[in-house]
Amino acid sequence: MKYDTDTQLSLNLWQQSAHTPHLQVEQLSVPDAEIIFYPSYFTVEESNEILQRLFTEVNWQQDKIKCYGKEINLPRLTAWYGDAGKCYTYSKIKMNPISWTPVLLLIKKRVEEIAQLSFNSVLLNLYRDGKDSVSWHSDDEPELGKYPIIYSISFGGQRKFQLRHKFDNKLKKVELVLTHGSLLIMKGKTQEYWQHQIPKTSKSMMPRINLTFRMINCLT
Ligand SMILES: O=C(O)CCC(=O)C(=O)O
Ligand SMILES: [Mn+2]
Repeated sequence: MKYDTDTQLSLNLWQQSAHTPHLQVEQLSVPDAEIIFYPSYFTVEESNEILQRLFTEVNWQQDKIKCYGKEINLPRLTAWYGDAGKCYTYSKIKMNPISWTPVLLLIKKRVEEIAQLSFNSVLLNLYRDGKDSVSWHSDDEPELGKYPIIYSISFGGQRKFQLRHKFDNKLKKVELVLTHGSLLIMKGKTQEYWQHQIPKTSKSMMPRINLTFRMINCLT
C-alpha cells in the first residue's frame, strides 16, 4: 500500500517521456559483438527519483564467495528480482527472485518498450563507492541461452565499463563511461567473445546502482 501514491506520481512523470526517437544512441563498432549505448535513456529528473527509490526500497544483500577456501564479501551489494521460479546461479551463488516492486515494474516497462521483448528477471548491483567493483566475466550462464540479451541500466555515479576480447589479444580493450540514466545493450555473440568489468577506482565516487534485465530459462 505504501507505494500506491508514489507510483502514481512516477507514472505521470514517466508517461511524458515514453517516446524514444529523439534519443542519442551510439552503435559501437566492436568485432564479434553487438553493443548499443543510450547515454540518457532516462531523463535526469527520472534518474534522480529512481536512484533514490531503489536505494531505499531494494532488499540489498551482501553475498559472499569462496576464495582459496576463505569466504569473502563480494565487493558490491546485490539483489535479484523477477517472476516466480526464475532462479539464477552465478559465481556458485544461487539466487531466488523477490517479486517485482512497483518501481522495478515501471523501469521494466520502459526497457521493454525499446527492446520489444519481455524480461522475466533483473539483477541489481549497488556500488557503494569506488572500491566496489565487478571483475572480468561474461554473462554466459546456461540459463541465459546461447545469445544472451542484456539490457543494462545505470543510475548514480559514473563508472568506467571495460570490455576485453576473450581470444584475440591484439584487439584493444573497449571502454565506455556509464552515465546516470544510461542504457547499455549487449546482444548477439557479445558474451561468447567478450568479457566485461567495472574496475575499482581510487577517485571519490557517488554510489551507483546498475540493473541488468535478463531473460532466464530455468534449467531445474
Ligand atoms: O554494473 C555494471 O554495469 C555491470 C554489472 C554486471 O556486469 C553484471 O551484473 O553482470
Ligand atoms: Mn555482467
